Amino acid sequence: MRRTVDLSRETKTHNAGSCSAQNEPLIARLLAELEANGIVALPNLVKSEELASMRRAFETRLRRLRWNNFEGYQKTERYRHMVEDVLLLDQGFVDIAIHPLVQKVLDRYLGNQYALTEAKGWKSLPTKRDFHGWHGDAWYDQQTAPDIPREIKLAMYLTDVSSGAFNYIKGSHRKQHPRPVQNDEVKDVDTSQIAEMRGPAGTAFLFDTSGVHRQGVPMLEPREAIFYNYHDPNVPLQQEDLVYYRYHPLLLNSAFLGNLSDDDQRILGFGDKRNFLPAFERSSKPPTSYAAYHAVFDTQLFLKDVVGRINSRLKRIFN
Ligand SMILES: O=C(O)CCC(=O)C(=O)O
Repeated sequence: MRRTVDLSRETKTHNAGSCSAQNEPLIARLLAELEANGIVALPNLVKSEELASMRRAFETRLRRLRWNNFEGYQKTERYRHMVEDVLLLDQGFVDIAIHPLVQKVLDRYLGNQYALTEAKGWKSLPTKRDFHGWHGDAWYDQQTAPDIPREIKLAMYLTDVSSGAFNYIKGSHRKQHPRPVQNDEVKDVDTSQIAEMRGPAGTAFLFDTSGVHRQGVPMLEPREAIFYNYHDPNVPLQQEDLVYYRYHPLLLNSAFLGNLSDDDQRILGFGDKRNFLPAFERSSKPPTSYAAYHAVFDTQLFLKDVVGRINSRLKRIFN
């Protein structure tokens, strides 16, 4: 049985004080579990119609690979179709990012200087391969970091997940700088220590990304999930993420930005240029297949143009 809690944005906007008072025991319980285990399941964050709308919008991006003026997914590996910048897609994606319950837990776990620094999702394709194995998420400059800066991800499934669920080793957070972890290193971990987050569409959880986690294997059916990343934008980033411009300021849709509090705006990074890289251009080059597609497409446009001109000349001659 899933727990539900009435903490909609309307409730927050019109009745913020009583909302926090009523839910204090829930917030305290979620925080205690997050502190102890590094991961905590959340009550329902969205109603079923909002979830359906989010899923519809997400799936429009999954229809094809992004190309020219066609929106779509990005693909840089075999078993995942990546949907970047999901806050553009539907109101629900913004609402959960700044959901009052999420904010209250994060305020206490991360302090009140954090921002949402990435909001993306992906469809994982069925496979028996362990292609996304155990790891902690490396994101900050480990040479200069005085300690392990805190980072939390909010995850939510858009499809029912009974295989290939997110796995997390409870209590493994804040022990070491995040890095890839070999299967051998975790072979003695008791299964009771592994949180396997199976659940219906809408299942949401928070986890400390320094803890050891992975996408479960095998993945027997396609899985759609979103992962939001919250940390303090003041923390210097690792070089790899600067080169890729991973934590670019959020791309937002003005239609979804009504009725925001100062905290909501801070979390969404309004006016925050700290991690903006002017005139950024990725240094890597597109693959050779890109040049081939481009040439074929240019030829198609050229032929379309020639045929159009011949047709209008013929019309002029015969009319
Ligand atoms: O897709 C998954 O279940 C794993 C996600 C993950 O490892 C991550 O977000 O760092």
